[in-house]
Amino acid sequence: GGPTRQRPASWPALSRPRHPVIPSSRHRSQMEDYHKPDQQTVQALANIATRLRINSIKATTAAGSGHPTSCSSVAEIMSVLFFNTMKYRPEDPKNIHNDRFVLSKGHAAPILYAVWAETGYLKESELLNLRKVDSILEGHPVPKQQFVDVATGSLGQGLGAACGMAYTGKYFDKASYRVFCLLGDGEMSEGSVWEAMSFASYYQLDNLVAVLDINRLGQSDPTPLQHHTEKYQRRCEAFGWQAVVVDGHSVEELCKVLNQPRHQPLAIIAKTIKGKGISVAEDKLGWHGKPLPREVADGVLKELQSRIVSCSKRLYPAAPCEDAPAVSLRNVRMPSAPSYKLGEKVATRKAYGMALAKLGRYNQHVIALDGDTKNSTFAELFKNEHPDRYVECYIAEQNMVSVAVGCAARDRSVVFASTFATFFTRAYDQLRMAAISESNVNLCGSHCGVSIGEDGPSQMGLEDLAMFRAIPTATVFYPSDAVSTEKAMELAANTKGLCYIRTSRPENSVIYNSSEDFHVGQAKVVNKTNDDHVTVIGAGVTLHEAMAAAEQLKKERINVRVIDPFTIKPLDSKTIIDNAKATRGRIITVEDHYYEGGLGEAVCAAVVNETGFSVHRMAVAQVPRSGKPQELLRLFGIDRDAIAQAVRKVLSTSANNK
Ligand SMILES: Cc1ncc(C[n+]2csc(CCOP(=O)(O)OP(=O)(O)O)c2C)c(N)n1
Ligand SMILES: *[C@@H]1O[C@H](CO)[C@@H](O)[C@H](O)[C@H]1NC(C)=O
Ligand SMILES: *[C@@H]1O[C@H](CO)[C@@H](O)[C@H](O)[C@H]1NC(C)=O
Ligand SMILES: *[C@@H]1O[C@H](CO)[C@@H](O)[C@H](O)[C@H]1NC(C)=O
Ligand SMILES: *[C@@H]1O[C@H](CO)[C@@H](O)[C@H](O)[C@H]1NC(C)=O
Repeated sequence: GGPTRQRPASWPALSRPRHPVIPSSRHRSQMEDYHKPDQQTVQALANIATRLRINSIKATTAAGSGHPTSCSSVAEIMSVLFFNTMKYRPEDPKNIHNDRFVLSKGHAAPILYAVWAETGYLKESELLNLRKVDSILEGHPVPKQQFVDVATGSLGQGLGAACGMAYTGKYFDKASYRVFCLLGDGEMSEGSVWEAMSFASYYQLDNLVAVLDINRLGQSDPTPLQHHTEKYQRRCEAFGWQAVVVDGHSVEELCKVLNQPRHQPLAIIAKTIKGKGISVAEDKLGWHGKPLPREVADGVLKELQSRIVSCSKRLYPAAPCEDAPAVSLRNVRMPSAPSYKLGEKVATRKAYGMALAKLGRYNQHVIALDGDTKNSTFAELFKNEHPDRYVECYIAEQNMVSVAVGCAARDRSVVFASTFATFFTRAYDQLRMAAISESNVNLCGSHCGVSIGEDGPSQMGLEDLAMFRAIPTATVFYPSDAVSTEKAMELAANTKGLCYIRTSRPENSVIYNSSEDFHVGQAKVVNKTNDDHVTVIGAGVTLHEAMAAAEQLKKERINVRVIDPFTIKPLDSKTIIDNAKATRGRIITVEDHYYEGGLGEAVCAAVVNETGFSVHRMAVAQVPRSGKPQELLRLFGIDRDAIAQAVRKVLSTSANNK
């Protein structure tokens, strides 16, 4: 859907003071008068709200599904935001200078579409294609719609993304655009909302406005706080926000509060009625997610239509201030080859931090986030060099992922966010939504597997490969030495979609020379003779264990081919199959991860059509425990001795079978 109507150059801008005046008790009433919209404007905004209701009802009734009552409660809020408050170019929703809008309560999508029809960007008739398989107007906002930056619909995530955009606007772009986020009261029960509230006030995001639609009802029950707006106000204030309660159906009150100057993030606690304007459904349980049956809709539409008062004034959004810098994220390159020496002992987690700092040295738009683990993930090496481009997200991993997605929106930054691999599990919903958002964020999970040692199972990432492999847009890097880690970083910065880099705690030898070339989906054959008996595939610490096993077995005249996959997704099937054919289809996989969804399963899937192949998988089978790294590799059967034993067993079994 491209623009269907151009904004004529002669359209008038809304008259509004350009420089808000700091209120003082003496000048306050004068200032309020100054901001007060005239009666014509108020009427025009009310008419728009009514038309938004009408179009939300028409679209959901046509679709036979959707959430008309969730749209109705926010009609005045949307009208005022888009036709009185926000500054943007309606014919160019992705314009870098535009104010941003995030519909956190994504199920109210039909009213967002109705707004864009009201601006002229969408054809009104297109609204009736809501939720159809060939329309861009999906059930919830998705970025194929030019006016959507982040997908929403899994509740509780919009404010975190809005924080990322506001942080970017204030600290990186240093621009005037502001960020508005509309939330439902039901979703205020999500902890991730409060993680975002803390973040916004800590970083003084005075360019961020959250509008809370307090319509008293959720899906199956009233919300816990119902219409107790004063409780929301106290909670927001406790989290460091300025909080103002308004009548969410009063255009005047909304205009007034949205025009106030701000020094803090602002929460507008809008008391509303769910289903407002739909008399059968107003403030009633049992109507959530239900379109109006046609007969009901006809009556309601007639009634709403009659409320539109003829008014000559047409409203157009004000143009944005054009002060956001142009940014190019193309071709983010390392300035030089890695400078490690073969055999040098370096943990891949440390190589991550070194590579990140290096990438940032030559690329202004590389930024890093971490959740209070920066001296474990080594993101602190980046912070030390580029403090202005490091965002400490504290211990709030869900919010960190949402902030990362917000920072990456509209291609403003190349984002790397790190924490222990295992702590990304609690942000999996955010990661899944990042894929739906078509986000290009890069995530680094350190401390994978039992090889972290003494800290024990609560700190061990043993599910992360399964988790990230299941994300359709993801590329999964699992580098095994410092050189390949640095190469992975450069590739990740230039790879679309979500990138995950799995790093390890132990120090392992550098095995690649600096001029070695790496590509996504290209494995390396690390050990090879003309007469190999078994192919062993390992990654990270288990690659080094596999190489050590190969060394042991050489003394027994058993030759092992060792493969480093480099990326687990996409997996280099061709290299694996070609090399395994040279070892009569005998493959052993070994990984510091649980069996399910890891390297072994990826290899099995890659060779599923090959005849005469056998894959023996070695992985962690139980919940592990504390101990020394090498002790744990042994205890959980993924160390060099276990690999050597597995090779001998595979060879003796296949010999017996002849
Ligand atoms: C994380 C999550 N849990 C549950 C749902 C299902 N769901 C969709 S809308 C809704 C109720 C939302 O209530 P509220 O935030 O008050 O919005 P309203 O519809 O009242 O405007 C629920 C439970 C969801 N979309 N996301
Ligand atoms: C991280 O830094 C803190 C504060 O300097 C220190 O106490 C802690 O030991 C460090 N942790 C690691 C893993 O180095
Ligand atoms: C490093 O690797 C490249 C490419 O594989 C090779 O051409 C070169 O000889 C190697 N150099 C050293 C010092 O091993
Ligand atoms: C496997 O390759 C590594 C790195 O090139 C080498 O150091 C080692 O000797 C090789 N092992 C065997 C058994 O050939
Ligand atoms: C296996 O063969 C089927 C049928 O030809 C094909 O569709 C599929 O892509 C193949 N899978 C792999 C992993 O090669």
